[in-house]
Formats: sequence, C-alpha cells, structure tokens
Amino acid sequence: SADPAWWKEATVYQVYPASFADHAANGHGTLKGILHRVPYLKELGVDIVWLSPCYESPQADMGYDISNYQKIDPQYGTLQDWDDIRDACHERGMKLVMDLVVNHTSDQHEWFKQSRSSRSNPKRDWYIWHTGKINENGERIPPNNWKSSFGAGSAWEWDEITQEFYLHLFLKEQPDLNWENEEVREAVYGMMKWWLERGTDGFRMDVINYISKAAGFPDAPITVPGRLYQSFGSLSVNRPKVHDFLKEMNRRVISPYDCFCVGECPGTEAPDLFASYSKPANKELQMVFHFHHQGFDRISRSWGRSWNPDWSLSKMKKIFNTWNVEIPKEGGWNSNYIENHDQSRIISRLASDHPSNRSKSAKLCCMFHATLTGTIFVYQGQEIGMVNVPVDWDEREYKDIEAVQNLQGEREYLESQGGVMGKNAIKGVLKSLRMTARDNARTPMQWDDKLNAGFSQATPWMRVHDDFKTWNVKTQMADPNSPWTFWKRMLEIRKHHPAMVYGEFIPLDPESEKNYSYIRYHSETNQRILVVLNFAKGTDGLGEDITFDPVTVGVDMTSAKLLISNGEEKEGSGVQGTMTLSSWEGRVYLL
Ligand code: TEU
Repeated sequence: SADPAWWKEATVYQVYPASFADHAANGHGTLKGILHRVPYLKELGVDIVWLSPCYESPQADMGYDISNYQKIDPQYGTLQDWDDIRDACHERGMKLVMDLVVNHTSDQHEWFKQSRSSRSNPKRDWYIWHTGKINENGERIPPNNWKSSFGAGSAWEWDEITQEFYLHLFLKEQPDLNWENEEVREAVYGMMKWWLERGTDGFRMDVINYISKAAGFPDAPITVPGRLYQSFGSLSVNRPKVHDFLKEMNRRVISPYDCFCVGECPGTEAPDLFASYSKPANKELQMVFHFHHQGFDRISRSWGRSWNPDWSLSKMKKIFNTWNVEIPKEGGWNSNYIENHDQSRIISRLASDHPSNRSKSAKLCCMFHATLTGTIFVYQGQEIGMVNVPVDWDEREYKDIEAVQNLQGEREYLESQGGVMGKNAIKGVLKSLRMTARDNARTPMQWDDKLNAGFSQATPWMRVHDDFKTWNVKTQMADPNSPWTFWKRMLEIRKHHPAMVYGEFIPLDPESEKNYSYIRYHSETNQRILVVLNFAKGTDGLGEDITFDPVTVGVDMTSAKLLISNGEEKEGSGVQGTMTLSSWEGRVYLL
C-alpha cells in the first residue's frame, strides 16, 4: 500500500463561489456568504476547502478568465473577506486551496492589454501571436485548424490592432500565456508565492497540462469529419515540456512551501501518463484530475457534450477499475471526484433522480464515491443529493458560455447540412445538453426551505431548482435518514478504515451490467472491505432488484459485518448465501 500522508486521508470540498451563498443580497454568491458556512463544512467533515476562482474577472467564463490575480472581484468581496475565510478555516484545522488559472488570462488582464498594444511591446511575447496563413483565395486564415474548446470556432482570433492572430484554447476572451517565455513563468511563480505568503495552503491548477504547445503549430488530425476546426488534442495536451515546467514550479514554489497541489488534466487517459505527474519521485504535483470517467455516457467523435443514453455499466466499470487498479500500481495517487462545476450531477447520470428513487440513489452514489481510491473531492450540493436542472428548463436559460456556444455551433453546423435532418437533429443536441451541460452543476446551493432556498435575499443570478422545499441542507441535517446525514457518516467511516484510503482495489464482477462490486484490501492491517452496489437501470431506468452471490466471486462472508447501507439491513448484521439487493441498494461490509 501507499505511504501515508495527511492529504491522502483528507476530504476536499469544492466551493463554486457564484452559487454557494450570498451575504450581500445581490443574488450572487459572496465570500462573506462562504465565511458564514465554514462551520457547516467543518460539521460535514471537510478538511480542505477549494475555492473556484473569485479573482477580479470580466466573468466571460465564470471567473476562469482572470484580469488580476491579486485582487478579489468586487462582486465577491475583498481580500479582507478572503483573509477571514482563511482564518475561519485555519482555526478549525482546515486548509484553504485556491484555483490557479495560468494557461490563460483574461483579455482584460494588464499583461494582455500591453501585449496586444504593439508588436514591439516588451510583453508581446507573453502571449502566442502568429501572422497566420494565406489560402488559395488570397485570404488570411488562422495558422492551423485548431478548434477552441468551447463551440465549433477557431482557437485563433485575429487582432486588428497589430494585424496578427493570438491563440486561445478556450474563449477569445481567454488568450493563452506563452510558457516558453521565462518572464511569464517568473510572474506566475511570484504570484503563487504571494498567495502562499498570505496563507493559502495550495492550488488546484486549471488545465495545467495544456501549457506547452507543439512547436510550429501543426494542423490537428481530423477526428470529427466534416468540421472545419478540429480538437488540438496532443498538440497542446500533455506535451513533454509540461513536465519540465511543473518540475521547475515544484522546485521554486511547491516544495519550499510544502503546499497541496492538484492539477486538472483533461485528455490524460493513460494511467502511466497520469502517474508521471503524481509520482513523488518526479517532484511535480501530488495528484491530477483525469477525465476518462467523464466520458462513459458521451458519444466520442462527436461534438464535446453529446450524450449517449445507451451507455453500459460494464464499460463504465472498466474505466473506473482501470484507474483504481493501475494508478496505485504505477506509484501515483488518484484524485477521486465524480462531480464538479463542469460536469452534470451524478445521481441524474448514474442512478435515478426520480422522486421515489432519489434519496436512495444519492446514498448509493455516496457509497460508490467514498469507497474509491485516492483523495476524495466532494462538490457543493453533492452532500444533499442535488440533481440536474429541472425538467422545464428552457434552452434560453443556459447561462454557461460553453452551452451557449455549443448550441450555436451545432445549430450552424446542422443547418449547413441542410433540410429536415438538421432541424430534427437540433432536438438531439438540446436533449444532450439537458444531461451534460455545465449549468446542471451550477444552480444555487439549497440551504433551507425559505426564499430562494436561503441562497440569497435577492433574485438569484441562476434559477434555484424547484425541488428545494424538501431538498435542502437544513431539512436534511435534522433528518437521521437523509443523504446529508449519510454523507457525514460515510466520510467518518472512510477516515476510520485505512482500507478505504490506502487499500488495494480489487474488482469483482466486471462483466455484470447490474452490480458494481469490489474489495478494498489493506495488507498492513489485513483489513478487507466489500462494496456491493446495485446500479441496474431496469427496463424503465427506475432500477430493479438484483441478486449477488459472494461465493461465486470468491468472497468469504463468514465474519462479515455491515458498515453502512441505504437498504433495510441493520448495521453490524452479516450475510448468509445469496444477497438480494432492492433497486439502487448498496452495502459496505467489513469482512
Ligand atoms: O476546464 C477545462 C476543461 O477542459 C473542461 O472541463 C471543459 O469544461 C470542457 O470539458 C470543455 O468541453 C477548466 C475549468 O474547470 C472550466 O470551468 C473552465 O471553463 C476551463 O478550464 C477554462 O479555464
């Protein structure tokens, strides 16, 4: 088993500031709102709070477009408010981690303003500028076919002022920094140190594996035929130089301050690659987020967020099994998340958000999440079983620029394909978005059954889910049978069982389309835990009863004792013979 470390046992909780809690009655989350909820997070069992960006920003991409790294956006509050959150966390023995967005800045950042002002500006080379190419009609076109990550357009934007293109892997309001330039790296390290000196305990690093681009900017291969712009893929993801940059950052900042660092690494779908970022010997990061398990219900080789309603449990399990078995073997450490601000709600994706199944599904997903390997990351609202946007959600309600641009891009594409096909197909795009859009994770946090779910006294910037009267923190904290109480208990159980943190992951019945079952085994303490989860969709998607026979998968249940379950079995009870699990039932046994 892996070497013990405090951050391996820690529970991380992600706060999305815009939607967490308002304390200024402006309809928008604020830092003071977060401050007042720090005791709540402690009560739940949180050790590390990660704040999504609250820096000064024009908010083109909800703060992932930063115009000043050393200021708090006025809509969130002040640096004094941030200091107060820091103290509130530290007084309670909790840590505070900030989002570090340094693949790109906002186009309103002073650095970019200078860079774009003239070709000879000293900061010109801080960003990525290119003259582009001339096509057969004599027109100037982008240097290559790279698609920006949102929508269907080019990753290059023509800038009138200096008559060149600049690179933006995300929005045109998010120009990419040029990491080849040493001054850029120095400026980033300086800024990180400033936050560390102020008392931040670490960073979650936004798309940190995108920071190095292929020399010469070659065209990307065609992965989705018929499209003008194509995913840049390995031409700007996980390039060898990312490791050089991270090693330098580690030497200069991470090691001296001994801070907690998790890198966000989309497109890292090979365990050895993942491990290369997180192996202690490599001296880069403690862990990274991969996205492999976010694709199980998507259609690959299509637009970014197309949903596949026919996803299969065995395929989903294969992905989770691979990561949970391979990463520890590779000497790396997993980051265990299933929800965040960019993904839809897991109950709606994996189980059933139907009112009669929802509470049970919430607890099932909790048992699943909390028994996987790696450091656990809980996303706000997960602990009360929040689900995707309501059924009557209208396409005009999408706030997220990615959803808006995807919709626009697909509409234009389908129209260009012409006729009835295009018109019908847009319905499919809308259906996909309902399941996959980032907005699903961004509806306001539901605190109580009062006005606007206790999120704000003013009209919220985003519609509160209409289920908040029963689905809220206050009601659930008072209810011993609620998902919230279940989560708190599950996190305690996890802390008290080394097998759940450090144990080996042994998949049991990989082919089954009904159960997800596995063992966590910790050799040092000889602790063995069995997890059996009923994920059978049933014919109507509402679940079904299943049987599970431990003997056929080689598990000895002689001294088994139930640790936790969302079914009828009593804690401490054992099992004889075949078990019958009701729909969406899960059980965790100490063997
Ligand atoms: O996300 C990076 C990323 O690639 C995605 O999760 C993205 O939302 C999507 O998959 C594209 O289809 C990070 C942040 O988490 C996200 O909120 C930002 O929008 C993005 O970087 C740009 O900073």
